Amino acid sequence: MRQPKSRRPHELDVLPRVTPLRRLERSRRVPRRTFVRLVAILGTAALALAACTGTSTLARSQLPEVSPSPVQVIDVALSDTLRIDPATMAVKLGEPVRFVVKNTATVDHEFFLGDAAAQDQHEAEMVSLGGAIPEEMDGMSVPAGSTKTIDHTFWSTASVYAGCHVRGHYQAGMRATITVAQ
Ligand SMILES: [Cu+2]
Repeated sequence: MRQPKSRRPHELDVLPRVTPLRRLERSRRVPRRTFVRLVAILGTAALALAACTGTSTLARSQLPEVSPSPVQVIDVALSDTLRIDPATMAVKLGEPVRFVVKNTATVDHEFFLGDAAAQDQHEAEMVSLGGAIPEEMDGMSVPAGSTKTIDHTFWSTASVYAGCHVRGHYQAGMRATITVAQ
């Protein structure tokens, strides 16, 4: 029974400066630093994520929580002659509009709302990538012979267009102008 004796405190004092225990602490130090660094990195990432979420929440908070019932209903026809009828539509700022879009044609069409830049971007991407839709656009595809409805509220008085980006249709003039009045 001599083993317990060697564990007495006064005997620990005469051990070399770097005891096995201290060595253990040192070896632990590196991973701990790495861990702290990881936490810092993750923390930064979380902050960045929170910032992103915050931005989108801010943007969303400007829109109504629930889609309100439309104040105005506009009947739209998409034709075989690659036209959106009516070619001009007038809406009011901040008032929900319901577009009832009927595709009277024998080919599929689209009904996409967005400013000129968004229309151009969607047109380019429809051609090159096959269908990416800019975030600021709202719209839908309308298969031949079908009628689809979309509710939209315009929050800017800037010029907006409705466009169809089935290959060649927009260039052929398949667009309508929407004026937003206050
Ligand atoms: Cu079309």
